[in-house]
Amino acid sequence: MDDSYGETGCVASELNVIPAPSRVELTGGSGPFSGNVRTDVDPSLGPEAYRLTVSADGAGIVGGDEAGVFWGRQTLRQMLGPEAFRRAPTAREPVTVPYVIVEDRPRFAWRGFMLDVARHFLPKDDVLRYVDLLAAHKLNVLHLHLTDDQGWRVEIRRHPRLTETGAWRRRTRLGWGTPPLWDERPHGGFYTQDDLREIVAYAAERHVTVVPEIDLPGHSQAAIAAYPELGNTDVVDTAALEVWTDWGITRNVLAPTDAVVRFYEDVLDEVLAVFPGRFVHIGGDECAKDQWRESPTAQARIRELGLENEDDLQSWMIRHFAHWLAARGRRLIGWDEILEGGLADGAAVMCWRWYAGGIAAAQAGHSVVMCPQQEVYLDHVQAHGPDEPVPFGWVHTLEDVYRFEPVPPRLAGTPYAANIIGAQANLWTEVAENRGRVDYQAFPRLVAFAEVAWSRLPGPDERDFGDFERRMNAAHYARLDALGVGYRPPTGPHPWQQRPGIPGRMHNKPRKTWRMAT
Ligand code: TNX
Repeated sequence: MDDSYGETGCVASELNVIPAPSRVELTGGSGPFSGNVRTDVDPSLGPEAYRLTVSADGAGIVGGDEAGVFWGRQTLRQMLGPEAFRRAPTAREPVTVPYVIVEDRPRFAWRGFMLDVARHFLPKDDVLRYVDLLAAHKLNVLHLHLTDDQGWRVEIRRHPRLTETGAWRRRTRLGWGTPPLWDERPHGGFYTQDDLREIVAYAAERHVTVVPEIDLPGHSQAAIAAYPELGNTDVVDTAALEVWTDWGITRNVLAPTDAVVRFYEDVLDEVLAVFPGRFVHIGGDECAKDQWRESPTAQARIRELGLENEDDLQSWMIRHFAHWLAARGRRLIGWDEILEGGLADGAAVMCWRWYAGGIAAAQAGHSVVMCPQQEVYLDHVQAHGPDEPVPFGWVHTLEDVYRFEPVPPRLAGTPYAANIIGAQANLWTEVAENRGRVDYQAFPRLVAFAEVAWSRLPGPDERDFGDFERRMNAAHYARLDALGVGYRPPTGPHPWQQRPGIPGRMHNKPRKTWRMAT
C-alpha cells in the first residue's frame, strides 16, 4: 500500500462471477492453495485487483500485484467451504470447486479496522489472530490505538517508565453505571518492540499494513503518570496522578512545551523504527483545554508563538509533528479535531464526528478516512433489547453497517470524492475487556463493513441487505464458526456472552444519519 490513493480511491469494482455447471478437484501440495492453483502478476489489472479462473485445469489467480493474488486466494478459499477456514483440514474428501471466472478489485485503498488495545490490553496472539480475520475479509489496515489515559502499550527504550508505570492500572471501572462499579484487579500489559515487529511482519505477509497511534496531546494520562513532567505541573500536582482507572475525557493533558515535544520525538523515533508504513497516527482527539487556560506556562507559550488561543496551541503541536514526520518520509494522520486551527499540507484526517470534518478536509485537499461514530463504531451496541452486553453508544445493527456509505453524498461526483481514500470501523474497548467481548462487538458487523469497503454497492437505500443476510446464513456464519469467532448470533447473545449487572451508557442525543448530516 502506498499513498497514491487518489488514483485508486473510488474506482468501481467489477465482480463478474460466471458459474458453469462443472467442478474441478484441487490437487497436489499440502494446502488448498498449492498443487493445481497457479498464480501470476499482471500489473495492468491495477493495485489489489485479481482475476480468478477455475476450469478443467484447476484454478488460476492473476493479481495486479502480490496483494491482488492474495485477495484472489481469499475468494478461492471462500469457494472451498467452511472447512478451508480451519487451521488444519478435517475432511478426507477431495476438495472440488465450481468452474468460475471472478474479476474483482477494491473500491477503496484503505479498508481499515481500529483496535483499542489501550483501554484493555489484548495479548499479542489475539492481535495476530485479528490480522488473520482482517485478511480473510480483504481488509488491509490494522490501526492499533496504542496509548491512552488508561494505559501505554508500546515499549519505548529511551523512556522505560512509559511501560513500567504506564502499562498497568490499579483497577478498572466496570461499565458506565453510577455509582461506579470497580473490578479491583490490576489490569495491564504491553508489546515489546519485537512483539510489534512480529505483528507488522505477520500482517505484511497478509498484505495488511499496521498503523500505530500515539495519542497526543489529550488522552495522555498514562504517560503523565509515568513522567509527571509531561503534564501541566504549574496547575496540577502531576506527581500524584496515576494511570486512569475511569472512562471519559480527563482534564490532564500534555503541557505544550518544547521538552514535551522533544520527549514525543524520542517516542516517535522508536515507533518509526518498528512500523515501516507510510502513515503514523498521532491522535489529536478530545483534548480538554482547561489546564492550558489556567497554566501560566501554556499562556506564555501562546503569546510567544503569536497564537490566538488554546485551540491554536493544539494546532501548533500537531503541525509540528506533521512536519517532523514529513521530514522522515511519513505522513501524519489524526482524528478530525486536528483540522481545527488549520492543518499542514499532506496530513490526513480520520473523520469520526458525523461527516462534516471529512467533507471539510476533503475539500481542503487532505486525504480522508471515513469512520463516523454515527455509523461504524463497533463498540456501540448492535441491537435493542435487555440481553445486549454493556450497551454503549447508539444502536448500529448489522443492517445499519451494511448501509454505511463512506463517500458523503455532498462530495459524490465531485473531484473531492477522490480524497476519500477509504473507510474504517473502530472498536474502542472500555467495555470490551477481552477477546470474547471484542469478537462479539466486531462480528458479524465487520463482515458487512468489509463488503462496503471493498465492493461497489448501490446507494445505502438500494442495497440488498436481504441478499447479504442470505449469504451470511448460507455460508459466512459457518466460516466464522470454523475460524472460531465468537460473533453475535442473529438471534441474540449466547448466555455466556451476556454481562448482567454491568450497566452501559447509551447516547441520548438522536443518532443523525448521513442523510441528515449532509
Ligand atoms: C470517542 S473516537 C473517542 C474514544 C472513545 C470513544 C468511545 C475518538 C477519537 N475518541 O476515546 O473510546 O469515543 O466510543
